[in-house]
Amino acid sequence: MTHYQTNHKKYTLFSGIILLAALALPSPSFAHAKMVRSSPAENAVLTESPKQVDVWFDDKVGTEYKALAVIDSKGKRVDNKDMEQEASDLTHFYVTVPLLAPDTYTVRYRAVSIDTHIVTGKYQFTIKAP
Ligand SMILES: [Cu+2]
Repeated sequence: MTHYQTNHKKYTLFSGIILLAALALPSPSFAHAKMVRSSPAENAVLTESPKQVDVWFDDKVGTEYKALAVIDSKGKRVDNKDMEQEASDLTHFYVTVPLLAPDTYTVRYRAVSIDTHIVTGKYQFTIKAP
């Protein structure tokens, strides 16, 4: 009986070490996506309205729970609510906009990473009268 308990304790300690090792390992194949590029670019100053707003992530993102919105300086949503994810490039979201007046606009996005984490963020661009 004493012998059994000793073995059991050793087994428990070994399991604990394996668990700690697993938790400490990075998981490079399930990276957390982030936005890496946009059009208009972050903090861009334009003299005419873009026709659409595009964002790209550094990894493909899920096709569910995605969102992309353009909001003016008064907090009003101004995009055409027709956001799409490019079927042949799942890193790419885009939404069309009507002719936008000079103002500073905020682009907000939401996506689901391959690692199942939700990625949200925002950036701004400005349209100035030419
Ligand atoms: Cu993540």
